[in-house]
Amino acid sequence: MAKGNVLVVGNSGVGKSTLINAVLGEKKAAADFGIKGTSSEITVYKGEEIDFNLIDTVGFEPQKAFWELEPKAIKTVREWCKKAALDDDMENDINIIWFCVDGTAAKLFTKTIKDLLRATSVWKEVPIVAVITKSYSQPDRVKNIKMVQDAFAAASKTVQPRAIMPVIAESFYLSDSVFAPPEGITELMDLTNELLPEGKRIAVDVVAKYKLERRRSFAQAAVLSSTAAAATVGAVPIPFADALLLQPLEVAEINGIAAIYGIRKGDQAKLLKNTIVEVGTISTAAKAAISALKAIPGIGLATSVINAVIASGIVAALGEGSIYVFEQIYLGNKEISDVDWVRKILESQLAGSFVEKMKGVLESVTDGQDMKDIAKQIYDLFIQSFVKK
Ligand SMILES: Nc1nc2c(ncn2[C@@H]2O[C@H](COP(=O)(O)OP(=O)(O)OP(=O)(O)O)[C@@H](O)[C@H]2O)c(=O)[nH]1
Ligand SMILES: [Mg+2]
Repeated sequence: MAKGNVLVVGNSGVGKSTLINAVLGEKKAAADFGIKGTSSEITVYKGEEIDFNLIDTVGFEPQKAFWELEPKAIKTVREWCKKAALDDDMENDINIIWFCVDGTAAKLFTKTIKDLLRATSVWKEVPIVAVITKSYSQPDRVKNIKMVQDAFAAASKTVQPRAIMPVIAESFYLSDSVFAPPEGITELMDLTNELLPEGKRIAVDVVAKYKLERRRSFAQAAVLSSTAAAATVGAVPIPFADALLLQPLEVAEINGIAAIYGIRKGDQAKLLKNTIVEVGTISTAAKAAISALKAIPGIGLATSVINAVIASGIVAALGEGSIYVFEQIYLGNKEISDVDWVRKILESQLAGSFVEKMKGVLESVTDGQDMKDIAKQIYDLFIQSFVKK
């Protein structure tokens, strides 16, 4: 069966390769900061979980010199498109164009849209989805959408985007505990699948499985960074008596995971999230776990290291438990109002094998070891046990 092909275009650095990695779930396409474009050729990436191809292109860069009639990248994309269109093989037909616009930029020039339309002019009939990348700021979203609409309206009388989708492909961190989690990726996939010609569309159950997989992997990435951040917060020389120190971190972690599973607003969601933070900070379960770990005899580590390990462990365990909880709600197996169930799950998380697992970590780490490594070790311990469930 022929696969759907999505051509991903846009200025250099808008985040095309990062978006492709987020959609395919692997670090396939190189993405980086820099003073020149990262992707220097056109590459077709095949989806493994979902049967379709994403075509990463060379980012458009400004003309290098006035005698260049057309920037090299635009020419490269245009020529590749022409060749693909002439190919008899249906496999090379482009079905959808994702036109990426940087959501952190306050200007979108008409010329940028004209360049895009010129580069892809052989695919006139192909639906365009304008993807606003790095769309970290909720308040700017409305402005960005209008900016894209206006730019298209000014650039062309005939070709307009079918949809404008704001996305965050990778968590964006303002600080250890303030971050915008990935967003809009699975929605972009849903829309893309709808726009594919019937014969190339991916089956509903495959898409559902894919979406769950993606959400879980985004949530796990959030748990890993929160676990690492907890090591820093926890590494205080004074004995840390309770887990209150971790509260801002846990709030950020839980809000992030909830958002990834599309559970965001409303009083019920708030109550649920508060319950989780409560279990992780002031609950008897958390306090008992901390005292048990501190009382383990024969651990010759510095207090700051012990504290860091315990802090990471609590944040990892809570993260693991939260992924399970939010996933059950996302799948419709549990109600968002079922706070008692959530409390029980998380308390047993901290009461059960938690102390045993953490004892193992405390026995294996050394004082000089890199905190990031320790956090990764702890994260693996918890996340892997979750995946096996
Ligand atoms: N945190 C975060 N960073 C992003 C996101 N999207 C892009 N970036 C960053 O922006 C930079 C450029 O991203 P790339 O994916 O390389 O951009 P590109 O459009 O492929 O660039 P060229 O290959 O030069 O055309 C990288 O440092 C990315 O990590 C995002 O959603 N979140
Ligand atoms: Mg790139």
